[in-house]
Amino acid sequence: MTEEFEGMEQLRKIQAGDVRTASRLIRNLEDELPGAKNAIRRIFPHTGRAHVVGITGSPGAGKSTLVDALIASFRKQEKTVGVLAVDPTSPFTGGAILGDRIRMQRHAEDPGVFVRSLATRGALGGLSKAVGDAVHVMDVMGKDLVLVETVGTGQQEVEIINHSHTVIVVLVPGMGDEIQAIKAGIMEIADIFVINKADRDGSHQLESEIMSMLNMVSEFQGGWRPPIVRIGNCFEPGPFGESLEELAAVIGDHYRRLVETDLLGDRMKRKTMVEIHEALRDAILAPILKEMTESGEMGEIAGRLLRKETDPYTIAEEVARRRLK
Ligand SMILES: Nc1nc2c(ncn2[C@@H]2O[C@H](COP(=O)(O)OP(=O)(O)O)[C@@H](O)[C@H]2O)c(=O)[nH]1
Ligand SMILES: [Mg+2]
Repeated sequence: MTEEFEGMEQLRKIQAGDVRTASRLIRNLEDELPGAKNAIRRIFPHTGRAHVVGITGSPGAGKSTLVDALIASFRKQEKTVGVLAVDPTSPFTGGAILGDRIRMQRHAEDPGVFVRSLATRGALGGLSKAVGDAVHVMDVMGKDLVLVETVGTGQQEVEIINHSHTVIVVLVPGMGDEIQAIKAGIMEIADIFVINKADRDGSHQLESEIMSMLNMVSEFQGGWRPPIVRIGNCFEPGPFGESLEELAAVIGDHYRRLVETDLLGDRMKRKTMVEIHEALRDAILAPILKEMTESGEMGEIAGRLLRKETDPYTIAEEVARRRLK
């Protein structure tokens, strides 16, 4: 009864936009505390209002600088903004995220802006799950937009970005970024390309590379051909500001297109599929792995594999037969 009451209180506070309650819940989700899962059960029915925008690109591509500027443009339109900065790539990124916090500090006093960061990799798929759940929290807080900034280099990052309705891929001339993004399958899910630091050499070549890649696509979902937005030097406020307004407008256009063509439902489904996968992994695979590790079975299997006494597929079938029937 009291737990139920506390849960309802927590939901009410989050819906009222209470920063402390929301922050605590996000931290508990990141730490995978059991009570946090119950909180998600309670808030889930109230989600689905926010426009979730993922921003991905290599470290140093200028994503946080863009996010900071986007917050300002959306605030001018009187929209409220949640920001989730995710950096799973390195144990040393605490500093970078701290830097982001300081940079975004100018928005700290603004009750219409809520910025959090997530960094721990945690268990299997844990980070992507924490991101999905933190997005739900910001959604229920009533944020009109939730911006998710993440480094785009691997499979896990693609999962993170699939929590978004609109995906922005940030590329920088001369970094060989596009090759990495292609490998990770990020180009396919881009809705908007940003060529950042477009004042640099090679920006036109990068643009024509993206164009020729897009020219190979025979049909775009909802007739949306991902636009390419060039953004100049952030230290030249005039042109930078203008290109930022353009980016903010394109983000709005994409959302309207999603709604008009009913593609929003598809994106929500994509997001839901990721969440189901994560929840199943959590409920089925994670406990099996944990038990096998703790019992020493995993070590034994590794030994058998190294001695070539068996192979991973045979092992997987054996485990499935034993545990899933
Ligand atoms: N020259 C130049 N530097 C930039 C620009 N945008 C960002 N930077 C710098 O690039 C570095 C990384 O930017 P940051 O936004 O943290 O990139 P992130 O790692 O993608 O989030 C910072 O030192 C920024 O000041 C730009 O347009 N031109
Ligand atoms: Mg950053």
